[in-house]
Amino acid sequence: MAVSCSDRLRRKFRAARNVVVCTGAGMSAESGVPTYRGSEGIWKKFRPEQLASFDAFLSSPDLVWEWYRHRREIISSIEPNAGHIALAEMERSIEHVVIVTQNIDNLHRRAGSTRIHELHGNIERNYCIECGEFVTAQDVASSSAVPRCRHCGGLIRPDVVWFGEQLPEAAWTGAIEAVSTAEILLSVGTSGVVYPAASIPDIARRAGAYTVEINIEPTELSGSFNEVIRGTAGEALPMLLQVRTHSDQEK
Ligand code: BV8
Ligand code: ZN
Repeated sequence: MAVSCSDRLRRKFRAARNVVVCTGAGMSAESGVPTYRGSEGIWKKFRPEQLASFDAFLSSPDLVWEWYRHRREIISSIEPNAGHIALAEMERSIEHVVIVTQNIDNLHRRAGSTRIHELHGNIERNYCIECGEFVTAQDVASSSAVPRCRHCGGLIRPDVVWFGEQLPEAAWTGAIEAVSTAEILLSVGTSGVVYPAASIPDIARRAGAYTVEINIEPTELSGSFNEVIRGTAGEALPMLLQVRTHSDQEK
């Protein structure tokens, strides 16, 4: 069944100048990246605190490194999907499209989006926990055991935000600034369980944005959105792009 939206959203989306799109793991599911909590979710094999925390990294660096190396391998073999591409396309016809993503897979950038706030970091970047020296994914791709810094011998970690760690200041303030002027907020493919990222749609609604959840199933936050579109990112976002570009042709 083709995915659709309300006439109200159609009208709003045609006229909007500031749109913020919050994305979670469901955004990349159609590219082949396993989500965290789906049936095949990576967390299924491990509990989050077992792997995505600094303590876990210090106590079992090779296990945590191997998990990220495995995920980097998956990500390097896949492409952005129709949803990522539609979001990048939207930048051509909507003045201000800002992506606020919890994803660490770099797919929005690869699809061509230019205004992206990565709340939880990026798996392509790594740094030494002692001296902070950054190394690229290529520099460390081969090592299956946790790599050591060539300057000081410290452990190299992925530049992602682990549980109990603060979000990058610039990404968080950038996201909050973007939602303060957003006319529409789309929340795409997130279960809304991880904070403070999950608080963004509510902040946007209180600032006056029309908020829309795009998801294949209900979430803990569904009741707090102005509208829910039941469908995949790869179907709903091209549909919304069509609503926008179709109207531009009518002008
Ligand atoms: C923080 C990077 C301040 C790493 C991630 C106790 C102590 C300390 C903190 C806490 C605590 N209790 C609670 C907290 C806060 C904690 C938190 O929220 N915990 C949760 C579990 C309750 N948050 C933090 O720790 C954050 N930092 O609070 O700092 C602080 C500091 C010290 C002390 C106190 C506070 C940092 C959180 C960041 C964690 N890092 N990722 C890595 O990826 O390896 S989290 C990771 O999981 C993701 O980044 C993302 O955020 C989250 C996954 O969620 P989703 O993206 O939503 O994915 P999920 O699989 O859950 O859902 C997919 C959805 O898509 C589903 O709804 C599905 O239906 C849908 N879907 C599937 N296919 C499709 C689809 N939708 C559309 N189309 C499809 N095709
Ligand atoms: Zn170092």
